[in-house]
Amino acid sequence: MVPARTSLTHWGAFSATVGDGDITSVRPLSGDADPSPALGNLPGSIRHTARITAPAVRRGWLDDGPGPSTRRGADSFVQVSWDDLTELLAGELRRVVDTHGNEAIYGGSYGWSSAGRFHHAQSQVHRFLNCLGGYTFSRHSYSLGATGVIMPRVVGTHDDLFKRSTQWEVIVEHTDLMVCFGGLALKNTGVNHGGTTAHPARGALERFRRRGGRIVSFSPLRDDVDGPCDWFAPVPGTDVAIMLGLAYVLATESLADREFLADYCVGYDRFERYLLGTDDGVPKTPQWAANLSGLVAEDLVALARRMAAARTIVTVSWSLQRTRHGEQAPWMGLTLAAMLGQIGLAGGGFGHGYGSMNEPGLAPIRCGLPRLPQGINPVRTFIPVAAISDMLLNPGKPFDYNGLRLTYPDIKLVYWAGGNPFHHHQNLPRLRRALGRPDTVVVHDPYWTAMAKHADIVVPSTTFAERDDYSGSRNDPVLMAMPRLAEPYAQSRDDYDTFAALAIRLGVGETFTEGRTSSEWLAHLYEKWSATLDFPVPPFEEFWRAGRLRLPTDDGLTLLADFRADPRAHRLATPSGKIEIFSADIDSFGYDDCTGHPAWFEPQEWLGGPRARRYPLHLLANQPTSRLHSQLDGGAASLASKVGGREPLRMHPDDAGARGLAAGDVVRVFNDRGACLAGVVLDDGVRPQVVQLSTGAWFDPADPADLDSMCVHGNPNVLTDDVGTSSLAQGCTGAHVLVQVEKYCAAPPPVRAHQPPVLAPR
Ligand SMILES: Nc1nc2c(c(=O)[nH]1)N[C@H]1C(S)=C(S)[C@@H](COP(=O)(O)OP(=O)(O)OC[C@H]3O[C@@H](n4cnc5c(=O)[nH]c(N)nc54)[C@H](O)[C@@H]3O)O[C@H]1N2
Ligand SMILES: Nc1nc2c(c(=O)[nH]1)N[C@H]1C(S)=C(S)[C@@H](COP(=O)(O)OP(=O)(O)OC[C@H]3O[C@@H](n4cnc5c(=O)[nH]c(N)nc54)[C@H](O)[C@@H]3O)O[C@H]1N2
Ligand SMILES: [Mo]
Repeated sequence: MVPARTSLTHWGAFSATVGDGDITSVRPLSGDADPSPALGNLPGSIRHTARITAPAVRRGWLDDGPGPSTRRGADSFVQVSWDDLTELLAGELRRVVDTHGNEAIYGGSYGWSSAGRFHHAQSQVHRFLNCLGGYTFSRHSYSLGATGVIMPRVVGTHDDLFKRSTQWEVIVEHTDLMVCFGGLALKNTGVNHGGTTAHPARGALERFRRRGGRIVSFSPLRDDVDGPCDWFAPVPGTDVAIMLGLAYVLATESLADREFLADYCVGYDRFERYLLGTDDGVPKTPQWAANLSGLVAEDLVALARRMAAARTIVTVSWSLQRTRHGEQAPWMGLTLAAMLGQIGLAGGGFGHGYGSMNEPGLAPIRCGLPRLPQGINPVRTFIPVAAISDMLLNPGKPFDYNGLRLTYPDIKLVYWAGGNPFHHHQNLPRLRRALGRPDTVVVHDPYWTAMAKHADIVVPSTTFAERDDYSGSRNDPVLMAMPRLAEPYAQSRDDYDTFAALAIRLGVGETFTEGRTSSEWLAHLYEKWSATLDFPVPPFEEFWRAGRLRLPTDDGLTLLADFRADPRAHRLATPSGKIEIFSADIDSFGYDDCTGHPAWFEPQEWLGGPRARRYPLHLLANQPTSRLHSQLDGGAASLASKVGGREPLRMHPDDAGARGLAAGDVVRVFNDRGACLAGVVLDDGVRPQVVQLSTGAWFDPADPADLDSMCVHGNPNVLTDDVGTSSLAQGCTGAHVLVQVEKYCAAPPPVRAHQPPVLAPR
């Protein structure tokens, strides 16, 4: 046993005890008021049975050489030495670059990997591929695909909506009413990109309530708000209609702030014609909204009046934009807040992502962070990140994106480090077909995820706990040292060392490493960063010994307060410098699925449409409480949440009763794209006709050779539609899907998700 040491994950800081090469126990850092339950997945994670112990190559690829294959995901693997792996992989990279050019490498490599900033796998792979001459890259995230395109166009930024959001302390002191579309799910505030050392949201909401603050939650799930609130459970996907109904009341009862709309916004008049139905003959009345959402019109009228009479913040969770037409909810939320005229006033206005991530509500640090330079990518070809399958399946096909007409490249090699497309992507049967197209798929991961099982070349990475690193998050006041807790397991290697060896073999060693070992990089990046600061910080060695460094923060922020105070000096980065309720640019693109102002569009996957006759339950594929995405799905906290080893499917007792289902039953969840098994949990806090199956259960096909195989473990992405939010953003739409649920009467197949594939020594 070595003494407890502190470290950090995306879901919190902790001290760990270590024995026999693994983490044996963890304790949240003292001072963290509301630690994430996902910390419970860390003990046993280093020597977990799902670890990749040695470099491995798919049997078919080794025998037949590179080329398209439908055997990916079904083949066995041959373990090879590190030297052989480096030789094979370097040779294949050379071949692809020489015969097809760098554009033929897809290196988007989306994914969260670990919190450490130097060993951040995505930064490492991008730097490495840039040294080789570049790669086809991806834009935006699965988190914020729609927001990342729409909000810069209509409010001039998307990052600052989170980084410089109205802080919890301001809400506690000044806000009367929080109107929350998508709730305020505290489970999600456990997490922050780059790590987090404190979780203040729960405490802030308690203080807010004690001061008399009230919460109105629009969500199909009662527990999206912890504690008392006014809960409205609408038909999922109808939030924009509800906001329009509220806006209608403001517009017609002289409750809209016309001065604010004139001075700080453009295009309200255009929008109001739509709102009132002047042109289309459909006034977006509370009754109109009630008919779509299943709510009561009088409740919406009363709420709109209440919002206008109080200091109100309108919040929109990120989930609302992870659906078809996802651009509309944040745009309409902003418009509703603009009509209330409180944007930029303390505690009023707009918020995006409270209850989605820890970041909103937290003070930003007053400096940048140490970063590994990624170099320059000479290849200009990119895709919106969630177009991966579309790209692989349709080389040469044109597509729309943000006013551009782009063409998919012809990808020969897919390189992934630090992400899991079998977690994050939609329509997994389609993804499996797409991954059959390239010549070679390379995956670095510590674990045998489904993505690793679909690779040709599998590279065993260390986890954060097996190497030295440090954290860094723009809304966390502490830079945390992340010292190695245990020796690298089996033959696993740091991604950096793998790339360094490949770079040397490919003749770009010096460019990639600059002659530094990873510990030299840690000190170098820290010192380089220190030199940019206007406040003193200790030298690297001293920081490392202390284990943490407190950074100054910008406190007391209200979103867009500067703009409110002086709209000319702080003009927004939109064409008009103002909030664009009508965007002439978007209008000029002529898209029929995203027009010049926020509007209600009927999606395909919703209870009000014809598809619901065949698939009458609306499945919410939301973020899991017990883990981050698919990470450590085989850990104790995640396993404890499962039902008989399968992912829990929450449903209303009436929907279960109608299908003869009881708690604990194994069910088949299906539609025309695929099927998965899950374990039933009954909960009357779930809106009838809605079921909830979180993401993150490792994809586990009953028959790996069948590309349409059912997942026996409960991964909702076998069901979701692989379609972009709209021609504008082409963002991920994985949050919603229509399904049917039935009792699974056969003997349920065993779950083997966390077991390695068949491995043979060479
Ligand atoms: N249906 C549906 N789908 C969704 C969503 C949804 O709401 N609904 N949400 C989407 C969202 S918001 C997101 S952000 C994505 C998340 O999707 P991902 O970010 O791809 O998911 P993770 O499970 O975090 O994948 C990280 C992987 O990195 C590996 N890893 C950890 N450390 C290291 C390391 O040091 N080196 C290497 N090489 N690998 C490492 C982990 O083992 C894991 O396999 O999912 C998206 N998918
Ligand atoms: N514990 C944990 N926390 C996480 C993550 C994790 O994996 N685990 N992932 C992190 C990441 S990468 C991201 S991007 C964020 C994502 O943050 P979000 O996208 O906001 O998170 P979700 O959990 O998908 O959705 C939040 C809630 O929105 C509600 N909702 C869904 N659809 C609708 C709708 O149509 N209308 C209304 N009114 N409500 C709806 C659901 O009930 C759901 O619980 O979460 C982060 N936080
Ligand atoms: Mo995300």
